[in-house]
Amino acid sequence: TGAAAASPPTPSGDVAARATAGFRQRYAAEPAGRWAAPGRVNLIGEHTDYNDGFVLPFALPLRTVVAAAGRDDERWTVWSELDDDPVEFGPREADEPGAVTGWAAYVAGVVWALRAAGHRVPGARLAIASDVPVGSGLSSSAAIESAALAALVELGGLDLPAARWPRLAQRAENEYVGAPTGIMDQSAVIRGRAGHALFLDCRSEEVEQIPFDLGAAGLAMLVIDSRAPHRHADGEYASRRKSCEEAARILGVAALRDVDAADLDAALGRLPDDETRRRVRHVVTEDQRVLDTVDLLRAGRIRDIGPLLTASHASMRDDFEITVPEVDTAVEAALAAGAYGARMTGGGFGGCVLALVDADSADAVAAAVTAAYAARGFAAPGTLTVLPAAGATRLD
Ligand code: GAF
Repeated sequence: TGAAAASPPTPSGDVAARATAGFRQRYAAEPAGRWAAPGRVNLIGEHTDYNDGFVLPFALPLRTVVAAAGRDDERWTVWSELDDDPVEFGPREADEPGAVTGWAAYVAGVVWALRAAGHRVPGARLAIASDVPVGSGLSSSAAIESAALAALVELGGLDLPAARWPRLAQRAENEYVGAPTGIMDQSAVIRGRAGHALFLDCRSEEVEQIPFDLGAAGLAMLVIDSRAPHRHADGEYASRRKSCEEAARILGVAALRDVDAADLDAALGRLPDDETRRRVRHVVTEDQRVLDTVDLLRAGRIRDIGPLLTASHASMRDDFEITVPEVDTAVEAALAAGAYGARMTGGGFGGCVLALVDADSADAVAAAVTAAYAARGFAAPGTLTVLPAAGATRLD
């Protein structure tokens, strides 16, 4: 169905061609290859990953492409179309978390994580182009990490099976960049498969590919970029994580994943304050909603997941308190316009909303959300429809 343009505006031209052109222009040479990694949305299971729980994300058709070639010395030069000048670093900066900043930190972080795991990382030149919008909560950072990781692993002939890439890319983000995120984004971006949602147990890292054929069911997934400015998102994320870890400690479990939904009331009764109780209720009920969603999808009942998506949103809004007026408005307007379900996706405090809609009503739902935004004086949202796409891969 007709989707309005992705947002924010991306440079024109095919993303892989832009990476190649950037490589040739910056380095006056041909790349040895091109590696792509997508952005992601999470269908359901929010703030459950760092609680050792369940998530159900899928990879997007929007991709980041890294054109790369090895070099003889142990240095890394990275150019991105977001900047004029390349960033160059060597082992000293790579071994000192935080020494490289900005978008290049995601590449330096991957070099760091590989070296920390004992791999001999080849020096390389990289050129990055991306259709994954930055700052919209679609994991543009995990896309850069994963595409750069794929490139470096192959250029160096490293012995590192793809199943181990997500944890490594997560370490880059946690320890080099300094963001205390879970394993979901990198897993979706690396292990996603076209036409499927990725059911991931974040404790065991076991995955099951769940068929998610929206087109065959006459459905579409509308992604609405709330365009809400991220307000204190980093500090709020860290504080939610801390509350969860503290609650697990009080309850005497390794992680909130170990609280059975059937025993939730008893667990809540042992917690000291209302805020902690609401945080725990979100995580425990959200894990259960992921399991229920997976059951419905296995039974081919895609439409029926709508109420679970909407319940997830209510839980994020009322219990976990990570939504903002723009995303609540988008969810309400989408539901009022006939969506089967709608929810914010990602870490919160802005980002994108998903709405499950009939394919032939996607444009009308998008228009209804846009009108609701205008009525509230919000900047116009971005809207596009997406299908689950493939994870990180070599292009050529
Ligand atoms: C962000 C984090 F990066 C993920 O690890 C996850 O915690 C998500 O927020 C919330 O579900 O995307």
